[in-house]
This record gives sequence, structure tokens and C-alpha cells, in this order.
Amino acid sequence: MACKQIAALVQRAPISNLTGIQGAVNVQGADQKKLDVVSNEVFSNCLRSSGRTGIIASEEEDVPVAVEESYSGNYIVVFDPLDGSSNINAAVSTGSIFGIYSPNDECLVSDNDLELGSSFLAVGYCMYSSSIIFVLTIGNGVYGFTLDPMYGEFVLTKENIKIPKVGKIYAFNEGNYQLRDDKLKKYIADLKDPGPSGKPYSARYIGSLVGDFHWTPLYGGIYGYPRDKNSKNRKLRLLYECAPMSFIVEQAGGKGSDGHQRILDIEPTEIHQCVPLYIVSVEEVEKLEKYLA
Ligand code: AHM
Ligand code: MG
Repeated sequence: MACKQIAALVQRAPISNLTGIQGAVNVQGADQKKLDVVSNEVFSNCLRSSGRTGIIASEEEDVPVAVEESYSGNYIVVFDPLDGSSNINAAVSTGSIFGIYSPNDECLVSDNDLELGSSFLAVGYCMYSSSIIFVLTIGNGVYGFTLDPMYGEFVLTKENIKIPKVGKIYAFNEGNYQLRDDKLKKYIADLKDPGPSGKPYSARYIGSLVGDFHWTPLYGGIYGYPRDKNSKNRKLRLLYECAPMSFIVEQAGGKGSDGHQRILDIEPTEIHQCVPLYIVSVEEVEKLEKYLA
């Protein structure tokens, strides 16, 4: 429901004056766009009205929020309601990412952190693009649905998605090249080397994790958001961006790494913790890990 509502808001954004910034800055220092705020409300309201959610943690909230007792259940949901929202002004792809944790006595909420004693029950993302694509796993394979605008329903269009082990697409922000360490520069330079085949890797980058990621499971390759010299560039969050995407990727036979270890093995220490992310095809991610070793 939340994704359908956000899809409609995104598509009508220029008409309803929902482009541009809202005026506030979120806890991570990013300007909140109008649609960041509205999408966060939409997601939170849907989760609250489900009667099943106990705690929600969002990119747009400083701390985890407990759902009022009269409405609450005990699932824990983490989400980024509108990923890549800077793209909205130009009508370029954005997405929503969410992860649902099972109820667990070890789930604690304090002022600034959430301790998760269990793994994901379900994870999904929705991409708002030329089609609205909803990708979901409940821990047994990955399924893709397309929103049929004629009927307002998500229709199963890709069953049991499997990620190619190799692929020649790379999605990195090339503008940050000079901020990267030498091992990573060497890796990227080698991707661009045509070699004996005469075919270098192809670059794809639109500045939305969901949009950039969605390419690679189809064709194989690697998405990377490294830790740069400018620490402000370490912007992908473990809890509601890197971990959910890694869970999906593993369900589809791929790999998610911070360059040295599996993303899903990292213990979260704070809600908005950032980690480097290298994700998608197993052999491409392992090749990168060798360069960084
Ligand atoms: P957001 O969640 O605040 O919208 O930003 C996260 C986005 C990612 O989706 C994307 O991969 C990254 O920011 C792009 O950043 P950059 O423009 O620095 O490459
Ligand atoms: Mg985001």
C-alpha cells in the first residue's frame, strides 16, 4: 500500500508542487526533500495501521519510533521511504527499501540505537521508474512484481530471480575517483581496460541505490559505494539500505560485502551507521575484495 501511494505521489510530484526541498535537515545532515517527508509519513501510517508493527526505524527519523500501544504489534520495520530523492526534480528513478524483523525479546529500543537479535523475515524494495517494480523476498527466493496502472495491483512478472555470477556492468560514482584509495583506483582502472576482448565494463550511475542496483541483478555486475577520503561520502546506511539489499542479493545467489566482510555479519552499533557497500554478482564482488585485501 505504501509503495503504491508513493508511486502515485512521485508520478504527480511536479503537478502537486512536491518537488524541491522541505526546509529541514535530517539527522544525517541531508536536506530533506518534500517527498522524503511525505513518503516517510505514508510508510509510517501504513505500518501503524497494519496493527502488526511495534517499532519503526527510518532514514528520516532521528531515532527508532515505537508505535502507540493501541495500534501496535511486535514486528520491527526498518526503511528508507524514498531513496535517491534528489532525482525527483528531474523525474529520474527513485525507490523505497524496507526490511521486516520478526518479533524477538532481544529487540530493544533505546534513545539512539536498536539492537537486533534476529535476522530479516522479509525484505523488499520498490523502484519508481518507467515501470513501478516491487521486488520481494520472504527468505525463500526473490520475486519481482510490476504495478499494473490499469488495475492498481502488483502483478508477478519475474519468478525466482537469479543473479548472474559475473557481468560487465559497474555502478560507482566516478566523480569521487580522486577521493578513493589506490587499491580501489587500480580496480576501477582495470574495469575500464578493454583487455584482449576489446570490451571494457560499462558504467551505469543515476544516483539512486535502488535504480542503480536494479540493473545488475538482471545483467550481472557490481554496484559500489566506497568509503572515500571525504568521510561525508560514506552515505549508505547499514540498517535500511545495505543490509536489506544484501539480504535480497543473497537470496538471489549474489553477494553483499563492505570490501572485507559480509554485510549481514556486521553488528549494527547505531541506527544511521554507514558502511561501504559492494554488491551483486558473486565473482565480481570477490574480485574487488582481492584488490582491497
Ligand atoms: P538518500 O537515501 O539520502 O536519498 O541518498 C542515498 C543515495 C543512494 O541511493 C545513492 O546510491 C547515493 O545516495 C548517491 O550518492 P552520490 O550522489 O554521492 O553518488
Ligand atoms: Mg537512501
